[in-house]
Amino acid sequence: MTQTLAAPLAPFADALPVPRRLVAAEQNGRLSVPIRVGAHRFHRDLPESVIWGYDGTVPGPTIEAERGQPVTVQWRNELDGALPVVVTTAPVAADTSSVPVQCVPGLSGGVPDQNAAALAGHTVVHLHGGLTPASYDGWAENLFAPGQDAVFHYPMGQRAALLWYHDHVMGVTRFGVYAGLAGLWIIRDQRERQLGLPEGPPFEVPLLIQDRNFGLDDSGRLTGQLVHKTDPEVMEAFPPFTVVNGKVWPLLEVQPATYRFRVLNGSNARTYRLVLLRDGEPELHRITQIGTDHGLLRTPARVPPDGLVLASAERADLLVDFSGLEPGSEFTLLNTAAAPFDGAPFPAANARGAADPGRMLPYPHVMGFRVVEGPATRREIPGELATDYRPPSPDALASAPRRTIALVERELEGEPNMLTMRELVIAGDDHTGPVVTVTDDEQTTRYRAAAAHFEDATTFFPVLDRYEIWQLINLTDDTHPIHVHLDPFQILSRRPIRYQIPDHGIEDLAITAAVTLDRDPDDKLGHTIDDNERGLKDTVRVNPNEIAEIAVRFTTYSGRYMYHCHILEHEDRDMMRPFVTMPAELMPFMA
Ligand SMILES: [Cu+2]
Repeated sequence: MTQTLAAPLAPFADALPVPRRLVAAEQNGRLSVPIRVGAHRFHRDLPESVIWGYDGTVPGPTIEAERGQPVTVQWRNELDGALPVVVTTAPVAADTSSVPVQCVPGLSGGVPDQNAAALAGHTVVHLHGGLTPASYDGWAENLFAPGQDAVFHYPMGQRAALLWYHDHVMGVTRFGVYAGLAGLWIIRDQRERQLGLPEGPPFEVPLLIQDRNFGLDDSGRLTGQLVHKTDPEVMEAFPPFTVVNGKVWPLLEVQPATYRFRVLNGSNARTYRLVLLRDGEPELHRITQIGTDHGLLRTPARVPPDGLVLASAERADLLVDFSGLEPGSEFTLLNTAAAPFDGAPFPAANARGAADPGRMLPYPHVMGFRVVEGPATRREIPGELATDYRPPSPDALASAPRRTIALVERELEGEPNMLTMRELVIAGDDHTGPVVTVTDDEQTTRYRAAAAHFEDATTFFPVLDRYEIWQLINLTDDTHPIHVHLDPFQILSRRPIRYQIPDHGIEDLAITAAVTLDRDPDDKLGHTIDDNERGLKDTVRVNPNEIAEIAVRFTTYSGRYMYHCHILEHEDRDMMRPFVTMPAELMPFMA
């Protein structure tokens, strides 16, 4: 199914909006942000949409903070009325002309979900990437209702980075974020200033990329009604319209200069692989990546030859060189990643043919750039960026506790499969129940499941200031972006696996699987760590047929935190678990 769909909205018609800046230092570090119903126009030719937004806007204001200068935010829940999103599951996955229902606007015969329609605005705010005390981290069950406030203290004792704040309500994060509850948060520090990087407008531009769908009226015209639509086969929403800073397929006029783009994928589920095209040909050489989730890399990196992959919640700090270009030169940023994303390659040279409605990529456009008159200013890119971190030493890792997590897909009767996790522990010799075996060369390790659901007892108690190795075993067909709250981590390895799961091998808790560290002959993935992933990350893509290992060290705050898949539809349906960071001195007293 490769027919192309006529875009019902003109691309590159709206100017790229830049969210309002809220500079904490200008308000003595004390901010008050209302969470409100608002009216927002996603495209020049769309009617206004009702949204939920921080400050009533989509995206919320970009909060700018300084390293070492704490910020207190009074989050004021002033939401009023029902969720402004129609949530539905269409009765069939494709319409009569075989177009997947996810690629088209409207409800596709789906009935509005009454439970979602009854959601009335309980919220909780999480600062993603924040080194934040547990009380202010936005635990998914600590909600505040309309009319209530939450005053959160953010110490900002962390390096410069692009963070984001968003809704994190247990079970319904996918609807709150989709309704508009997301905004950027930039931390700045002296190291970045020493490097002379662009700071603020016009040359530093945040790009928050999301996807949205809208309703249709009786005459088939697009309404502004936000629609979260899934289908009987796909439990994630992959809406057709890419939105950057709140506009569908916007255009940015640029001077012939070096721009710094702070890019975040804030979509519920969609992974993007971004390619910059000029006259239909990729010009990825114009892009240099200098930072990732938790800020600067040690050295600048090229984006991978296929394009810059960003799964939900991943960030990239990019310098893009438009210098030396004639006014009128035009570029498009395209997405070549079909959905659901499975890591499969797609050559950048083929990007202009990336449209693939059959795989839920009806419109690859992300945004456009047009060069206008201006002084040509090209910045030299320093060869050394961050100096404050290194890969963990073999010594530090030799004694590191290892934790094992399987990412699994559980088949359910009469509803889409459920993507969940199983925390695994080594099975004792006397264990006779189901096991996961992991065979690496001659050695086989047997694991049993210790926890599956969010509410199961906590099994992870990391000790502060010690490295741990978390090994994530993907036993599903999709890439999962796994996010750990609190401190950042480094990716140690990705290794190919083969595995077998018997019928009914994945039950409510128990799991039976045989995993071998070996490449499947049909496996097309590289299972490599890209240069732009060799930084401090808080979200790691775990691809199909792969074990990814990360080294994480929690440093500062003790308490109860969460880790989860950042595909919000997965997180909401149990792909989320707690962990509790502990000071070493308390461990002898833990029963
Ligand atoms: Cu997932």
